[in-house]
Amino acid sequence: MKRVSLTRYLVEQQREHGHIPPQLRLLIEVVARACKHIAISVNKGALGELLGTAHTENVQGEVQKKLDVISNEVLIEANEWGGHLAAMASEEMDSIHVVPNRYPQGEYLLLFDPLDGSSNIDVNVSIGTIFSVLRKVGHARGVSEEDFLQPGKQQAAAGYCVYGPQTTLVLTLGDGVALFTLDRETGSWVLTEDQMRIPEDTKEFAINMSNARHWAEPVTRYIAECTAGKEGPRGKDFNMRWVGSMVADVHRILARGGVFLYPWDRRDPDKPGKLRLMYEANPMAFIVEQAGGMATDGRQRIMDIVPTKLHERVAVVLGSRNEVQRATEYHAG
Ligand code: P6P
Repeated sequence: MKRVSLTRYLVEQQREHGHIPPQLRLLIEVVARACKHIAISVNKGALGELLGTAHTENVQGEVQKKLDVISNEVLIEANEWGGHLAAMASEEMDSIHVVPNRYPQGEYLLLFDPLDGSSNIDVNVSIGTIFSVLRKVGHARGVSEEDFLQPGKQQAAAGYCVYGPQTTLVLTLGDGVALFTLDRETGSWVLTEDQMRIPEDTKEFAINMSNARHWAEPVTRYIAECTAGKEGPRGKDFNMRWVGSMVADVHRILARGGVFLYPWDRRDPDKPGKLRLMYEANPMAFIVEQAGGMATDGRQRIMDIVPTKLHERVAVVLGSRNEVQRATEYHAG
């Protein structure tokens, strides 16, 4: 395969589909460059004195790791001067970060989880960055949190970077899903797959089984049928994987199929789920749908949900279409 860089891919996508204006192309390239910087910091591990906690808490009330804070700063600093963004939102910041007046404001809004799976940092398990791009609708001056509260189907782009055995970037701009692998010798993102597709069926499910006693009945039924295997109603054996980093579990599903569930459970009945809608579930739902998969909250399409709060949480069932369909039907039943 000829080596196609991220820039060439974006230029050729613009030529073919015409929906990547210069500001969006710049945004994607800047985010991809920021992910390279994060990869370098993550890769240093203990050598960079970057492991451990920052002794601060984020808006979720979670203790921040040093690399959570650093990754957030890298993305903010990389994106605020380019003139492509009006504002940014992050899992690590209570409120939105408006582009300072000393820089021009653009038409895009960038949301991200700068380092997802950070409980895995100190034990050398894959972690990643997840990002979502919205357009600032309306032409009123200034930008507010309300501008971010758009359903996931309005996304202009979405992607994630996995800091694992390889450093990979997965990206959708609404015309399929492309995979780039970081060439550490040249420092460039190289296109290694240009149309990722999720198989409609699978024998692999991903869920944190330690929560089983807290699940609602439809989830209990769905998982029990998977674990009943060949002798059970599904008539086939299933395998289970749970990395504890959404980016790693979703990437496996994109690469070979599977179904990922983080459902509502009784531990905190007022919380619809653990994962965040705006910068985890929505970007992953966009990517999964663009790869032929499906993503619901157990009842409705995730990308149809109209957000009411920036950091709201949502239940997530995503991956191989026929399995998500089945699990969602059990909830309807
Ligand atoms: P649990 C990481 O903290 C995260 O937000 C996702 O990346 C991951 O899928 C999930 O939480 C893991 O949650 O409850 O299994 O530790």
